[in-house]
Amino acid sequence: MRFTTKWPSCTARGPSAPARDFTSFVPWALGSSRPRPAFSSAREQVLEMFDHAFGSYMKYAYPADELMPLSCRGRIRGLEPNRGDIDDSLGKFSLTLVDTLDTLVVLNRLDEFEEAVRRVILDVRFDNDVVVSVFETNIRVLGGLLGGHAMATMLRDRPASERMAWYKDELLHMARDLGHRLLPAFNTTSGLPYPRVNLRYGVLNPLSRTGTESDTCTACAGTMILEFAALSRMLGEAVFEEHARRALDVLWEKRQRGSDLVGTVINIHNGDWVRRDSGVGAGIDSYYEYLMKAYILLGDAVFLQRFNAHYAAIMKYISQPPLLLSVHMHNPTVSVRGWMDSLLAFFPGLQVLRGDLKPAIETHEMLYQVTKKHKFLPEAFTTEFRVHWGQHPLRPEFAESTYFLYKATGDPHYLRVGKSIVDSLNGHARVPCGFAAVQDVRTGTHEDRMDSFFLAEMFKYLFLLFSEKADLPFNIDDYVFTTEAHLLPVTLSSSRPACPTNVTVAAPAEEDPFSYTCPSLQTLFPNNPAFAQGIRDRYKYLIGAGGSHAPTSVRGIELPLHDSGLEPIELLKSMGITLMAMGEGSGRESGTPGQQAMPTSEGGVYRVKLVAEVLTTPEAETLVPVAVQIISPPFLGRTVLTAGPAKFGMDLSKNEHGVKGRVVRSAPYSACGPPTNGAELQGHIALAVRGDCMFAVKARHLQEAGAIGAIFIDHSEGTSSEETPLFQMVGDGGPVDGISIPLVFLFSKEGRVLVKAVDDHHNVDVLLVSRHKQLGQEGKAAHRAIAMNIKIRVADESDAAPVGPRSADHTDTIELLLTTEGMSGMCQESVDGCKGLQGQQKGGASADPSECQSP
Ligand code: DMJ
Repeated sequence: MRFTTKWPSCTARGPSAPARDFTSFVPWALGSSRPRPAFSSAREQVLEMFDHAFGSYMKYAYPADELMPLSCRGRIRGLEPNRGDIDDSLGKFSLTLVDTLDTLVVLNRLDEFEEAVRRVILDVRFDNDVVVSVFETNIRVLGGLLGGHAMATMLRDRPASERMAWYKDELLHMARDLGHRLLPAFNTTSGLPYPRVNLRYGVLNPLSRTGTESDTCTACAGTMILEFAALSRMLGEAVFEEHARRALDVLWEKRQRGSDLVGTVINIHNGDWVRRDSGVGAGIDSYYEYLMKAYILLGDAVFLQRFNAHYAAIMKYISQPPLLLSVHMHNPTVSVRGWMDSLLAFFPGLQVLRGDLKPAIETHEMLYQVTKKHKFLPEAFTTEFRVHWGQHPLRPEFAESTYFLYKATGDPHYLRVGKSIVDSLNGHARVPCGFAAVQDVRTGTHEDRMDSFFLAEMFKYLFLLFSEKADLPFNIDDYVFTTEAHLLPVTLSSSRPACPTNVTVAAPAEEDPFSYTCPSLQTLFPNNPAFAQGIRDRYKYLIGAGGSHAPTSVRGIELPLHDSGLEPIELLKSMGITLMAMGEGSGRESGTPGQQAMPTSEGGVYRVKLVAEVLTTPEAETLVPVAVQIISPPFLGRTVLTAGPAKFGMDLSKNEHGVKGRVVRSAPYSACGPPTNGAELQGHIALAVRGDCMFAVKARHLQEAGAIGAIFIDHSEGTSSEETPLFQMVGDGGPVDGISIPLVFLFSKEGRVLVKAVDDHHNVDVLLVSRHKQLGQEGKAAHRAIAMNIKIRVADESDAAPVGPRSADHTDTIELLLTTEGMSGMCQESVDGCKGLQGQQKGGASADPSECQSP
């Protein structure tokens, strides 16, 4: 038996070791004896769903990159409205088929796999004049080819096999071709890669249409090593691994030395941090994942040492079980936002690999409750588990963590969680031509997309979750999952000599198999369902009665009693601080919120704990809400609609008087093409609906038609600025130069008011103006609320109590809102809308709900 696992959570005692059968540590061996009576059909259900999804892609979309499951046709870049960065995954290389190759083997669809490999070899070419994301192409396509090659050779080379006998490593040769097309991206002085490359012309070639970018996300630069090292080692060509290592070295060098954290976006030329918010979700996620897995796959302890340093920092600053909250990398006791994104759902799975089960169970339980509340994990959700951004593009991260936790604990709870994922997909995402992304979990509306990762990852993890070892055509423990769930053999480091420059430290002599196993396998994975359950139970009631979970304290502050004997609340008031009850889940029934929440002071000291801050940092840009004020009769300025601004076009916050004009609806209403009613729009403010193309595209069309401003209305039903935090529209990579008209965004509830006004009164004039400069408010401009959004919780003995349902008289969370005198409540309408929010990138894409692109 091969059992060379060095448990990664150990302080690295020694450097490198040969390839490790890392997944052997989990009680996979228990799999065959585990009773799973109620779930025997779940595996069949997953297979049926996969056949539906993959069959639909092959029937309606292939050879296109992706399926459009609502239109029942393929998405071909250039033929569909441009979706901005999301489209950078599409390289006219039959993305979904390549991404699905090794899933076919895991699901035992071996005939289909053989056929799929033939098709890829015959049909897929990379010499395309297309600009693609380096990160996405690496994890999905290069990873897909390598996973496919690993499966093909495994099937071909096993004893007495008749499978794949004809296979001559063609997928590996294709991977080499693609690898060379990605290499020009690394042609920077720092060694950090450009975010995009033209598959035919590289980066700096005049024909490449790329190479002007200066930034990339941390995950984009730090998620190359598994695929590039595998390619180097399979081919014996060191160049790929060297470049990926160099990029990782730069990120490590550039970490914040005090906190050991990294930021979200980095300048690829000088290595300066562009965005210093630091979390484990969008923009950074797979950088951490790849440090850990590079150690597992390549046996190089330097990666483990780096991972351990980052992990300690994450657990110190970012992890507030069950929450994972982004902080500022230079000032890590400061949380930078009050919401989490869905990409961080992979993190409990990574914690399982790290051997840190308790926080993994806690965070996973929190995520499970969010999915139970909203059917799917919304792209972003608040610390009160409300929807922050309602989209759900069928992401697999939650299923991934569920699989790893089941493998580690053997707790059937995780089978039930898996079954709930299956049921939600069938109930709310299944359509006649596949599975459709959910546009908004609140309304259940669909989007015409089925991303390739749905086939690459979701079905793999779900199928493995419900499978016994005997159900699989090979031993899954011999492989490491890439971030896209592609399978790379753990034999890579020992079966091939490492490239000379690619070994950072030498391997120590192997001691007994458990010498580096820390903590003990026996104590860590007791195969005792009660082990996980005991931890989970504390988080059972996060949602529901008393439902919000206050992050644990970051630091305490003390408010001394004033000499004058003023009560603390009065003192706070005299300082311009108003205490307000939180709207939802406060459990408070009546009375003056702040006073009711405050306990009597003790010993002359009034103790409060600062439990979370959402603070405008120097890097954060303050989102200044905009007003659409209807000024023509009969409204006469009394109807003021709160709107979100744009990051491009006229900056209304710097414009004293705003822009006035008559509202005219654009035709087409989406404004994705040049307006057919240009003459009517001339000199007026255009009204258009969100969706189908980017805001920048719409804005350009309307400006070129002569509009002096544009109002975009949300296409999702039921959204409103009272419920959903405002965001800034971004150009999303598309050109925004020359767009100078003001652009504002209305959620659908406010949009309906405006549309009704236009329908009822025809000639409707509005003023687009910064919120605090709306007519009738001029004198109050100086009193704008300070967007501190500091939440405080009164410290009392319940701090020590386990998390659970709270009684009505229990001291609960209150919100401390700092305002200037007389203006308390300025932000009440949409407190979040007053926050300075920072965006995030993932794979070059804007993954920040506060910076939404139009589709
Ligand atoms: C996948 O493409 C990969 O898992 C990536 O690392 C981030 N997430 C998407 C799916 O959500």
